[in-house]
Amino acid sequence: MAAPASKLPKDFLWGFATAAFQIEGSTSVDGRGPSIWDSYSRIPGKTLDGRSGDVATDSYRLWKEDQALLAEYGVKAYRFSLSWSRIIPLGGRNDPVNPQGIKFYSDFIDGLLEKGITPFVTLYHWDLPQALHDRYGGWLNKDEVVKDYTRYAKVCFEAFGDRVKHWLTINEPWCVSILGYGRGVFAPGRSSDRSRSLEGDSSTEPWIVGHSIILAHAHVVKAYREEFKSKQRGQIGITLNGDWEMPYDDSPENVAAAQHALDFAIGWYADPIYLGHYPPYMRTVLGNRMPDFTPAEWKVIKGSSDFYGMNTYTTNLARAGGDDEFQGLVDYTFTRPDGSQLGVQAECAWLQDYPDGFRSLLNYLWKRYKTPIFVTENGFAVKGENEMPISKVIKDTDRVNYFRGTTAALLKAINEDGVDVRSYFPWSFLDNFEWADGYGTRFGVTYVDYATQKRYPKESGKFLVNVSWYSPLYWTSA
Ligand code: PNW
Repeated sequence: MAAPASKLPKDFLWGFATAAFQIEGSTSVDGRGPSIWDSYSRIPGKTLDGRSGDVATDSYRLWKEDQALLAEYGVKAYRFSLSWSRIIPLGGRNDPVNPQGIKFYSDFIDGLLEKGITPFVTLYHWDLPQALHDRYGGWLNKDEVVKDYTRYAKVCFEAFGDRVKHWLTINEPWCVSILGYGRGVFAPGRSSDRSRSLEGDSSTEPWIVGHSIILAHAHVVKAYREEFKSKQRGQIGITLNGDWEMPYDDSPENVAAAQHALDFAIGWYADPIYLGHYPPYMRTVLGNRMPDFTPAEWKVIKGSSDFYGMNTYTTNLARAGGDDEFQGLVDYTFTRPDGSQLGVQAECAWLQDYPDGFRSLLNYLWKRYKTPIFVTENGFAVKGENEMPISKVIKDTDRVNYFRGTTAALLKAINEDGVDVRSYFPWSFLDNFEWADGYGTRFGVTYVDYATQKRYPKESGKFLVNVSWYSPLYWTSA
């Protein structure tokens, strides 16, 4: 008999991921308060197709059907986020908790557990209560937002922590700060670019927001560890976006550029949280625009994540130069020196399929941060999918190839490279509200017909279901 080709830890979690604002809709029912994404997505011109998140995939109403489909797929786990303003409509630490919000997620969690699906819960996936933005500037106001976010998280631990054992504090802080307060393309849309926003300062605000987020994350983990962990026995950590950065060529300046790009995209958050300091290169570029932490704050921050939450989609070829501070003064391209493309192009300009980069990134993170990795997002939007008839959409070959590549890379990273990877959550369970792209960019392994809200599994969904995640041959003996 041939030796097993590959192994996975037997408690490895695989399943699909979503986020509250991208799927729920029903934004003004059962006591939910508005979030910054409600307001932002309703401003004409802010989403590509002019559509808001008011309906999305209607999953607040259709959650039982959604869970039935998850069960049909046979997932082991499901990653979703809680809407802060459903739970505390005005958001603040002295504002009332909404019992209907608690009940919705409590029933939702029970429904998953009845089907044997492990809930993997994100506390914050970008939908800040609008009231907190209006009251004190939201993430710009460290002292207020840290307290309010910590109280919200504690309400969640109290209500759901008996059943939820996997928590993510904040989803992709780079996107929150840079896209929301620098480029101004995500809520709340602040930027120095006055054609986009009447308010904002792209040279300072993203770094202030990042600073608040790190502290907010760390305080929530501290509260969990001190007040809940001994009884609830769960794990908690942050999840960071970050793509692999490959030097454009072997020149020393481009090799350095790739590291500089990683410093700005990942190290900004990961170095403080896992290593206890900022990447020195960031300070070189930003000087005193980079807020520092007090010694007391550093103590709370260092070691404040039980694992590394990894969201990754692509690989960039990094070339020194350019004036984009948000990329660490590094130029990104997908075109190799010989003119060829790195991989198959997705609907979004920033995404090409390059599975070797996925394996390289896993190795880089494991060596640098030495902490178990939960892959919490990874996915592909097929170019032109929104214009295709359903019959063609569901044969999503480019997405199948993408997942064939990344799952193979994942198994190699675990088995050949010895990286400790504990989960894989493809993005996304459903086509959904793709933020500023509206509904035209589809990341789902399930097609959603927005006219009827009917769901149609795509080939990629079937492919992932058929990966032998739990075949005994794939288990380690440990
Ligand atoms: C992530 N970029 O966002 C988010 O966590 C999801 O909510 C989102 O739907 C998914 O990836 C697909 O986009 C990103 O510009 C948004 O590099 C933008 C970028 C990366 C990730």
